[in-house]
Amino acid sequence: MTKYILLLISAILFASCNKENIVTPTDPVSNYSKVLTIDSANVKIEMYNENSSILYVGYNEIGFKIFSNNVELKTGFLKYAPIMFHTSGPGHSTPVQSEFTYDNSKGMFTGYVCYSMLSDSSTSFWFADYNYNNEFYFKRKQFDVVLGTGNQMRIWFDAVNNVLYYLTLITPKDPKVGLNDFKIILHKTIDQSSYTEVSNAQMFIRPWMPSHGHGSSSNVNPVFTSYGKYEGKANFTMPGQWFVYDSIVVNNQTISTPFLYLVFDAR
Ligand SMILES: [Cu+2]
Repeated sequence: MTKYILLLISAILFASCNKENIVTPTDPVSNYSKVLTIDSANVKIEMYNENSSILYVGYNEIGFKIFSNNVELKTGFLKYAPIMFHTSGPGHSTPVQSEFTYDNSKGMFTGYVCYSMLSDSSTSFWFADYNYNNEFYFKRKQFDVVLGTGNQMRIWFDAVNNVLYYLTLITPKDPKVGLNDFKIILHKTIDQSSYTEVSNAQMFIRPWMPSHGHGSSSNVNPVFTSYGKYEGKANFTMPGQWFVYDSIVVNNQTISTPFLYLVFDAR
């Protein structure tokens, strides 16, 4: 009897522990969810997003599975080219990894995309072109992007160099009181159709709590890792709203404005 009760208690504990991160049992890749499927003739592409079955404005860690005649393909590359059309004006693209390659540990072609805008049903529409290995092409397939909580993107114009910069937050999307991993990705574009990862920037962050008029110590300036990404640490020493100012220097020139900051609600 005691044995049975212990078993029951452990079962309940186990169930409640798992409640927070529900994993869809049919999902082949643990923390990725299927967003959409495109198929025609014998070719099929499935798109996945990390921790979500929808795509958000801002940073998305995505993946693709590719099938030909129901055989999964794992070699070569996938190029994903999103383009947004508005009812007026020319179309524009958005920062995206230039090539997705197969990641054995995730069982997908993986990479990132940063959507700069949300779609709606009347004025703004997202489409994407897909190119697998220059062998299969899908053109102008429509999809949706919605606003998510915690995602942030800043876009500003550098008049000196005639360049648009895009700074996108990767983490924290759910900031905690204390030291947070602070990851961002930086792009530039001159035509809003192709975007380049900026990999030679120096960044100097300064967290600031506007309601109390103080900052924090023990922060770590983000340094370049790969694919235009920078990693550091931001210390939110109290609960509440924090700004993180980011001063960005490229080739000895400050490219950010004094008002460039991201907003966090630390809990
Ligand atoms: Cu747009």
